[in-house]
Amino acid sequence: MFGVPGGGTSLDMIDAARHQDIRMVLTAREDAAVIMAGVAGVLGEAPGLAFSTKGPGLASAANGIASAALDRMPVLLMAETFVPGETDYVSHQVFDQTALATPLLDAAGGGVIEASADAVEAWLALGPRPARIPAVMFPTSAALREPADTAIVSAREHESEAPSAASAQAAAQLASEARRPVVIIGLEATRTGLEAPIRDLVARLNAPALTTYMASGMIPHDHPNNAGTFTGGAIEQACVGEADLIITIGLDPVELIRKPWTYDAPILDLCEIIREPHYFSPLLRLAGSLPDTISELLAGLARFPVRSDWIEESIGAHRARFRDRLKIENAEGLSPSAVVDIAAEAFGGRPRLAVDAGAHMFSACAYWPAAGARDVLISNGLASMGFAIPAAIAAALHDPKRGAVAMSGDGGAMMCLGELQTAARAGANACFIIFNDGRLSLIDIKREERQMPDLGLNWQAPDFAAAARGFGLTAWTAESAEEMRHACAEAAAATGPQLIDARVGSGGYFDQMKALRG
Ligand SMILES: Cc1ncc(C[n+]2csc(CCOP(=O)(O)OP(=O)(O)O)c2C)c(N)n1
Repeated sequence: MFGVPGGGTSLDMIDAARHQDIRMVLTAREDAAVIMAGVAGVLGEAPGLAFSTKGPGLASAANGIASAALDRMPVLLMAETFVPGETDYVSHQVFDQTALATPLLDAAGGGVIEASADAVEAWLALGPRPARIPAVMFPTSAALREPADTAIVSAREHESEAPSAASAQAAAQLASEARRPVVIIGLEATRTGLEAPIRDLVARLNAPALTTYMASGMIPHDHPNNAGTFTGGAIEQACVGEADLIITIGLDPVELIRKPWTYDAPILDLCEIIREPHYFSPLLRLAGSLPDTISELLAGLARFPVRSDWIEESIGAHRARFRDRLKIENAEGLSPSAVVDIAAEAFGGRPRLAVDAGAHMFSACAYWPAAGARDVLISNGLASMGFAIPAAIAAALHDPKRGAVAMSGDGGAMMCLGELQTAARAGANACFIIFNDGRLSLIDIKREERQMPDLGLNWQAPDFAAAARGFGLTAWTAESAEEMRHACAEAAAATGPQLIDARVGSGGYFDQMKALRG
């Protein structure tokens, strides 16, 4: 349970948590608390719990609530409220809390639920997987004492059960007849029980498989079927453009960049929830439990000869091309892609990776050797800065042995710097790598693209190592590949919270973004 309390019901909840052996992590900010609870929920495959005070606490949680909705994280935020009648005379800290929270939750079909045990039970039972839908609740002392009537948000998502045998048969036939099937895997598919069947499916189809950022690891980094990342941009067009059938598995359109769909090939869409609006209309859609759909499809494929004529070398060539084109050789200093390579080698695939929004994300997602579901944690539905550091803390607390690495720009790190103190206090086994270029690079390169003059989106690179030491972390500064190697070797050999202030050059980001997105 993560949060910043007020003086009302949150104190009762913290006290109650003590008696239930629920660990309470006090955070610096409420938005970070909701992100941490969401990541704990994603990794535990059960809802995470966050708390805040009313008024400023809830307002400060807003970005976390939006992230929970758009990044599809299961979380319940319990925020304080006013007792009935209080607002007849109080205006201090007062605004319509339900009106603030409701539209933020709307994107996931979530909402504000009554503060009652029944309502929580009903919420837990929502959706195809328990409580994937984020919610906010405003418990009062009275509600904590006596449960109110049940009132529950209705799931607006269209869900269905297992696909019919006939449609699974039709899908298997379609997939088996394709000469150039290409598989795209998205966030709905990212859970542990689905890794093996999805890998079986792509191997059986002998198809290149691309993953979205959030699905990184579903096909391991060096797996023979891995063909790189799919974002809806330019770099993957060489591979997906060859398809005569595109098979999407759990692809949630919330993850794709704002560019129209460019492919004419027919689409077989396997999903759990039909999201609107979408980028494409599939030729055939199987909407229902993905484990059931995949196993039906595998069984169906056993009855048809698979016609795919992809060969391992051509899939490998797409994978190599993807990584070559994103390499940054002209960084004018320590290269961001080299930082990821060096960290990946030093940490040897042990920790999970949490990535922030910004130009550094391109290298982080391309070169981190993800090997399983949720090995990479990223806000790609909301695409919010200030995500990676809290996400890494939650991942490290979830699984201290694996621990976590966060990769963040300096802008994103400054948005949640106080959480370094949270990491120190909680003893999180996390290494925070800051791509410190003194610049809001992703926005500044878009400014360059628009040929606008310098708009002042840069600053003197802060000394993050000094700040981190001030919070009680071990820290290094790296200005060269050599220093980065040294810092990563020491960090990988140690446990507990650490920070590496990597003084990267941002000179290569523009070309990298053009290669990736066009
Ligand atoms: C909370 C939030 N504010 C603003 C943005 C818009 N935005 C996206 S990337 C970016 C720049 C990030 O800069 P930095 O963290 O230094 O990373 P870099 O791009 O330099 O790698 C901004 C301002 C955002 N995604 N989230």
